[in-house]
Amino acid sequence: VTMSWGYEAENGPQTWAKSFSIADGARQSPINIVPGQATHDAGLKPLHLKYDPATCLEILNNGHSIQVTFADDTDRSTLTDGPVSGKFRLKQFHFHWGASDDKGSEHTVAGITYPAELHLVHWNTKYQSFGEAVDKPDGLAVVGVFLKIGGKNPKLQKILDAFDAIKSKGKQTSFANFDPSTLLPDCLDYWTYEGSLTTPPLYESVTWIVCKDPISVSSEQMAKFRSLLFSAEGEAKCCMVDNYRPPQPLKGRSVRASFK
Ligand code: B30
Ligand code: ZN
Repeated sequence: VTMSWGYEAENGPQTWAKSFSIADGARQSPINIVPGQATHDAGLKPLHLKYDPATCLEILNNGHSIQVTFADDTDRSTLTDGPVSGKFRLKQFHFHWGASDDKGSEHTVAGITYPAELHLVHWNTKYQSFGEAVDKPDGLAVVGVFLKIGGKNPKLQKILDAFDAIKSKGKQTSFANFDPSTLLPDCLDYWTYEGSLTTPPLYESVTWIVCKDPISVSSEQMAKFRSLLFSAEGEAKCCMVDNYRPPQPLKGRSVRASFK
């Protein structure tokens, strides 16, 4: 059998360029955001996220993260404004996290790593489908939200409680009526830059919108993320941890801030 990509030494981020040459491309993600080097852009609009909980469908262990999937056949859950023009539909959200609280986010801020990062993935409705948008330069808009250790976050609990049913790769279960806007920080100030998917196929199709303010998660809640498995049922158990790509070269790109 051929080896697929992952986060182990044998198939991890340092090996992806062998199969996905764009790994060394001009607009790869994530990046280290240096706040002092971001330019405030007064023309950046506030982000509008309008989510309908009825579009939430299921939660899935895809073998590299846990993902909550949304019905995207109509404009019921959308992202507009912010740095983008047009309308983007929510397809899924997922998380990246570490084996311990001192690592796990993909983006870093002034070199500081958070224990986890939430990604809300939206596609540009100028295209016919997510599949058509995924490799276009203006195809996707992903909102990144950092998780920092603090008080227990009750908004995460419904997700965490579903983990028992999706411990191994390939497992999924229904996940109805969840409102992802409950996961957002109160303030939607953001940094934005042109980047890529952070996992293979690493397409350079993402307008990144990274929220300045983190949401909180308790150490006990982070432990629950780490109880998930990369492995499928019947395989040697392999804990789903450190499923993040480290920061990539900026290569002359500009990072803009919506705030002063
Ligand atoms: S991220 O937000 O940059 N981490 C994809 C979407 C967002 C990001 C990374 C990847 C994506 O859509 N990848 C292709 C689709 N995947 C299925 C999936 O949604 O989860 C196919 C696959 O890899 O085999 Cu994983
Ligand atoms: Zn992601």
